[in-house]
Amino acid sequence: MSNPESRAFSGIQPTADSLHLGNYLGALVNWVAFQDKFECVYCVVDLHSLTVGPDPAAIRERTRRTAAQMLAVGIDPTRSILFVQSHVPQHTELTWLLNCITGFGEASRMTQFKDKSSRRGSEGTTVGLFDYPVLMAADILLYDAAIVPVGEDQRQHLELSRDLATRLNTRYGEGTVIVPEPYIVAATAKIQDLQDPTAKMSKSGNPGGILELLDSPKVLAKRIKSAVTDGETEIRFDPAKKPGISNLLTIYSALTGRSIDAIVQEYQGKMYGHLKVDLAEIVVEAFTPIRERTEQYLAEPETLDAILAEGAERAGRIAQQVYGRVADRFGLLPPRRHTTSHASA
Ligand code: AQP
Repeated sequence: MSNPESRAFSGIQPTADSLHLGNYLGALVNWVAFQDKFECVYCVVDLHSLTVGPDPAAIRERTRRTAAQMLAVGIDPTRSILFVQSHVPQHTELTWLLNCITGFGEASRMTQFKDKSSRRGSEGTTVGLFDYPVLMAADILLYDAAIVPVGEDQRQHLELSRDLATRLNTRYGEGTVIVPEPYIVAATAKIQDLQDPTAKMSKSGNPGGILELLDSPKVLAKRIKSAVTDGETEIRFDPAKKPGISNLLTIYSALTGRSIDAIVQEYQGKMYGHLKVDLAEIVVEAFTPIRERTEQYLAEPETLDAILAEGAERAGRIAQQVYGRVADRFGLLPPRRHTTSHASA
């Protein structure tokens, strides 16, 4: 970790047994490619997932499953740092410092909080859920990350991270932290739910609308076959008028690397069913090796835990240094080792 100017950071929540196609195309594919260009730090953000109160046994299991899927898609722990957020305590320590410079009003404007809290009601909404974007800012700033590959849904949170970074540098001097840039690939920034193509595909969404990396080929084919389309028959890319078909074309294009125009040309005069059958084959071909590699990692929990332990050690070295720098600028007295004995005085 020698060059923070080229460091990338991103994280994913262990909120389900399997990651989905939106996580894959919106985030993971870029994370793998980034390894050729940047020093990458990738994290299973288990503390974030606590904001929605999961069952303790589920979170333990899902933390390992999420890490296994990250390795299975191609995150290489010899090149990148892969670790679990709660294993590096500076994430929560920096969050507190950032809480103290975040306006209540600016945190209240986060649309993801508004959406999730309106669904959960005030009794089911925690302070943790409100503070989620500040913890996310701490995750990023703690590694001096210059670039953050995420899906479109995280754009507003990234904006808050940038605002907080700029504020730190203004109040406490340039170089307190690095102001991060988002990296969002427009074409795959938002994969939509198959049953409600006006909503994003989400782990907490309708199970029938999600394509999970660990689904069997049969389930994947069934979900694509029953994807909601429209009353027309023409295969055309028009996200406003034909969100269902447009979402399927986006997925087809992203997984094959072919342009949407070329795909539309190929399917001229064909039925929606043809597109769905072919897309199911493409998805199964992409997901099967990922599922098989994930199963291999899960069959060896000790190897998996050793990878995560080494990742936490490497992450911790950077986090300690950056947190120390920020805490010092806030005026916190650095802890000193106790060396002299009071008893002899
Ligand atoms: N539908 C999506 N299209 C494109 N990118 C997506 N991402 C998530 N859904 C889509 C990106 O995946 C990364 C990890 O997301 P996360 O699990 O940390 O949080 P999330 O965005 O809240 O994902 P979910 O699936 O919607 O989880 P729940 O239901 O638990 O809230 C991020 O980079 C995200 O942009």
